[in-house]
Amino acid sequence: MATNLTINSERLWDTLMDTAQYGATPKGGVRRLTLSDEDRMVRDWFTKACEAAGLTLAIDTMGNMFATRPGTDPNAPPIAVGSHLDTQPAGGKFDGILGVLAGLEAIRTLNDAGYQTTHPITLINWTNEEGARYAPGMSGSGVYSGELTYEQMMSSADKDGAVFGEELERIGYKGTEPVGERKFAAFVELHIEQGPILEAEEIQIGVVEGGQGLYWFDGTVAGRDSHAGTTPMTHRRDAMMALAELALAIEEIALANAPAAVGTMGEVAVLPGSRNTIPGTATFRAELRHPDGATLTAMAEALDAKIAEIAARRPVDITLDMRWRKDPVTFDPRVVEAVAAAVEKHGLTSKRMISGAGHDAFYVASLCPTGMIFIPCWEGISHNEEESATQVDCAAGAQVVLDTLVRLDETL
Ligand code: HGY
Ligand code: MN
Ligand code: MN
Repeated sequence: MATNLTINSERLWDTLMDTAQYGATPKGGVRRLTLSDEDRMVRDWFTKACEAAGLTLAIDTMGNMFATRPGTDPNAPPIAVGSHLDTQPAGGKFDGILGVLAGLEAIRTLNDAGYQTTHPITLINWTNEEGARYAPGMSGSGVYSGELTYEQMMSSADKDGAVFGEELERIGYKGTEPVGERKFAAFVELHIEQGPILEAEEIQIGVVEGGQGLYWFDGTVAGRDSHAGTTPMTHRRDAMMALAELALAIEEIALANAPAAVGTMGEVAVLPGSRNTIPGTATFRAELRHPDGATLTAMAEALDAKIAEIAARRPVDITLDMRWRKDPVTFDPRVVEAVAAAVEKHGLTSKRMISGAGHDAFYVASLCPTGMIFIPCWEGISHNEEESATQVDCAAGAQVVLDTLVRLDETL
């Protein structure tokens, strides 16, 4: 790689700390749910930053934001870089936004140096990666890739009944560009690992070769409300106790497919919600993940069998709706090797790995050569207000992003 372009570590860190104000929580985390006012505020910040960097901004009908720096060849498909600006309900300062701000920092460095790439460079903010408010996750990139349906997303409602399409309009980020129309030569996404491997092994960069598959499902347990004091144990239709068995079954299925499998039940609601009323209704949202597609299917089938067994033994009805399935992905060797070359150029320690977390790159990978770069995060914690990463690691990740973009510009 012919360049000695060096990103500005301080400037990158300042943008990370500055944008953490949008949705800042008392515990030092960030709550910036997709299509919320906080999401609007960070999108407004992002719009101004892109304009200040001389980028041309376009927004598609899913609210995905594309900010493009021209290349010397206007006909060359852009090389894309980015991630997401939304967060979990109790999220951190780095999940998603690091990938967007590292791309901005790379572009700012190219601007400072007056360095002209052949391909245009497009910086992206993908809508609703987290899926916490509107399932499924990764829906901006998922609709863009054609795997998720636009109409289904637009009409989906959150727990308060707020409809996705109306919220997108309300915050002023429903664009006019037909989603999926824009094509790219490649896509690169920097992200914190959100797991413990890099930090535990004291490795600076994860060269990500792919990602595991995931399976989201929603369910309801229907029993009968009745008096907690007078109803004999043999006459109860206790939805909560059936749900408790089901939650443990998810854990058992993951442990039975150790070490790679994972599973949890992240959301539950029990009605009518009174200590002295046996709950007649329980609703839940849960997930299973595995790097192998066939094993993920077998885990889902094991869950179905367990549900049938619980419902046969307990006087409750259990329904399960599969909300989302994303199969495991493998990233393009051309991008993976460009990342590896950038790591080598800077003498950074690295490890090849697959991603346990889902990312927008998983969907984009079906459309163009795609790859990811990881940096460590403190104790591997993420989706937690204590999520943190160091300035040095963020800068190393952004430097690898920049050199990967330059290398792809030279080689694609
Ligand atoms: O859930 C995920 O894997 C992603 O971090 N939103
Ligand atoms: Mn993320
Ligand atoms: Mn996340």
